[in-house]
Amino acid sequence: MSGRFRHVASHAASTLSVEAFASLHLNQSVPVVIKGLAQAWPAVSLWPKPDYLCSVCGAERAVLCERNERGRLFSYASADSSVTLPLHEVLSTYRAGGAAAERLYVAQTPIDELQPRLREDIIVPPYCDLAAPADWRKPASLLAAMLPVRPPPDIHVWLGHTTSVSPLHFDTKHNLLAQIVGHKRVCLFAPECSSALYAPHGGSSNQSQLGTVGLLDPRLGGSNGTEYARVRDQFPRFVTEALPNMHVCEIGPGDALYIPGGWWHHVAAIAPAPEAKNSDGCVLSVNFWWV
Ligand SMILES: O=C(O)CCC(=O)C(=O)O
Repeated sequence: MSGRFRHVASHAASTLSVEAFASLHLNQSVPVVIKGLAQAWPAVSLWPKPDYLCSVCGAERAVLCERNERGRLFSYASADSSVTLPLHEVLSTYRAGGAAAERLYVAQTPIDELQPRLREDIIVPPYCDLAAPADWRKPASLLAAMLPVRPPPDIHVWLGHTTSVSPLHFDTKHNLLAQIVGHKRVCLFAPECSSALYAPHGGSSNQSQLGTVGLLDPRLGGSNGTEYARVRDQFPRFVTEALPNMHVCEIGPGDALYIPGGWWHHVAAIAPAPEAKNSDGCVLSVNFWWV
């Protein structure tokens, strides 16, 4: 697949001022990897420790897990699509690996639901205080412009396995996805690509019918001939119009990715190299959504 996509711009956090972020990225809806933004957060050194999350949150803390054959689901419509488990059971399932670990994703859990004390381990980035210019096409930005004070960002924790995937979708708010444990590969498409991304119901949904395919996730075959032909036959506009405009990046512990509101993203954890330091099968991120 190399050569077919663009790399997301990348800046060291120390060289990306709040003003530069506003003018080059937030105001222009341009994604950026901010290397090392979260490097000094206590979370980056504490959360990989095997017993840390259980000691802070409580081993019996009930967590809602999305459950799916591959990647997460976006709705809890089917009785089998989610399960509530004690935290220690999720972590030991991840540690054991295999099919059971692949099926579970504690996705998008509000940090205060997991444990408010975890806020002490992170630092809300100053970029989240910025409001983007009001845009009549983005209702959230109009609402934000009318508010007398800036609301704090919504903070969520993503506790997954090294095989976890979030299928292709977009969110309307600005987003900083900060990586705490393990690595993720993110494929991004600008809102202009929407019609080639096969959103169901004539575009009224934020989810693409592509979900996750090999052209987004090398573990599903990458762009090998068979997978390429399958996707091209089923989603021809994706291959001809969207794929040449795909932006890709990898984020590791301490890095953050700014995803502008409306940008489509597919997020896949990356399995560590066999010789890499063991992180007990967990991949952890924290994200900030703001308007
Ligand atoms: O990390 C993930 O699996 C998905 C994150 C995501 O979709 C988001 O931050 O909007």
